[in-house]
Amino acid sequence: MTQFDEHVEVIPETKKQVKVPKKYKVILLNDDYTSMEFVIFILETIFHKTPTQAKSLMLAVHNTGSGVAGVYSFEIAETKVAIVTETAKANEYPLRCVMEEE
Ligand code: TYC
Repeated sequence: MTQFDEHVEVIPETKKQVKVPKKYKVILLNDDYTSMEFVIFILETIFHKTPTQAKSLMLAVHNTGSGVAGVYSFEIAETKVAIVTETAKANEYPLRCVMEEE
């Protein structure tokens, strides 16, 4: 018996105690003004793509309208979206990036 025992919650055995954390897609959206070189730069530096992967993904976004740059936990995805948005703004590009539950 300790001083904490009366505050211990008993969780019914049937209740699931561990949840698989959700994952979030970080999606880049196409626009007519952001340069292709800038999108490649973003994909290499923020999403750790190789130059070949970055060019191919940038072209896929350019041709289809959107593309998944990466899949992360909620906090990491939120941070990537913020960094992309701020870096684009600082460089006067309208590049948009959103997150979506996987
Ligand atoms: N469409 C842009 C252009 O022709 C290039 C571009 C690609 C912009 C991907 C945004 O997420 C993007 N310069």
